[in-house]
Amino acid sequence: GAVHINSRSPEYPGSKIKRFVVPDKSVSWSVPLPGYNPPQYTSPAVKSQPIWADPPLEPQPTGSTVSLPFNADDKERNVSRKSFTGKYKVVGGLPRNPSGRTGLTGRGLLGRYGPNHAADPVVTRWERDETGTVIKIHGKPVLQFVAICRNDTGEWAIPGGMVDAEENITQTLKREFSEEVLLDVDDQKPGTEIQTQLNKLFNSGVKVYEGYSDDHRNTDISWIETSVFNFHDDNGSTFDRIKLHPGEETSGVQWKRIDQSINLFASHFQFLEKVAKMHNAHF
Ligand code: RP5
Ligand code: MG
Ligand code: MG
Repeated sequence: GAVHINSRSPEYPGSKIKRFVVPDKSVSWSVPLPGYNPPQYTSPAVKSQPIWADPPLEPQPTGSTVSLPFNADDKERNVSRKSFTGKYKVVGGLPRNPSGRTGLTGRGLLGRYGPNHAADPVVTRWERDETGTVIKIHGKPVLQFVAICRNDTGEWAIPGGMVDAEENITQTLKREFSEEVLLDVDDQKPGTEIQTQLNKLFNSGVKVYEGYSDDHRNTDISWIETSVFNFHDDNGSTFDRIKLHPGEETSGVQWKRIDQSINLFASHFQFLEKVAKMHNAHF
């Protein structure tokens, strides 16, 4: 695939730290980059050791016994340290970003060394006109997805989030969607029925992607990987009487048309392109 871009964003988010500039041709670790000396940054939030963050590994004080089971399931902390991209290298005790150099070391805003697992629920329906007829462009039906506006970057995005310790992907997909998108009933239809329909929808997920996420928070030793699932409301009956509202940590929510022109957070554009292809929809 193409080299990561957001993972080399000039200024690290939430800081004034400038990344070491890595040219496209020098992203791969297999290409020597003499003089590569990325700044180190771990955010104060991560340093304060919240439950979602690892204990510090660097700098290694002599006699330190902290070690993490890289490339394996961490039974002690109930998180997976396996990568969807295969076995990643551990150099000098620290994992190496499988997509190459980012121009920054330290964990930045990410809690885990190595992969930080996330999940992205893509909830879709067909776009319809006032009469309920599915809109077509160049003969292909048009899809919409539930998009949220992120507080951190102001960009539109899939309502995804990090997999909590002890959580499986299915739980994360549902929890993140319900935290970031609040639903309320538009008419007399009883809420329990909507809950039933929603549960049914969330049981019908189709895997779209699992792997690296080109996120602006990635560093040389910490990166985000995501599992993307599509939940498709084919006849529109689950959502036709539901209003969407932004959750507490979200500044907007709306049904957005899926096409070439959407500008989205991290790797989300690529994920929606895959979803459109899966449904043989307009893109
Ligand atoms: C992206 O960051 C993933 O695709 C996912 O959407 C998101 C998870 O981070 P938070 O939403 O928890 O900030 O790389
Ligand atoms: Mg969230
Ligand atoms: Mg989120």
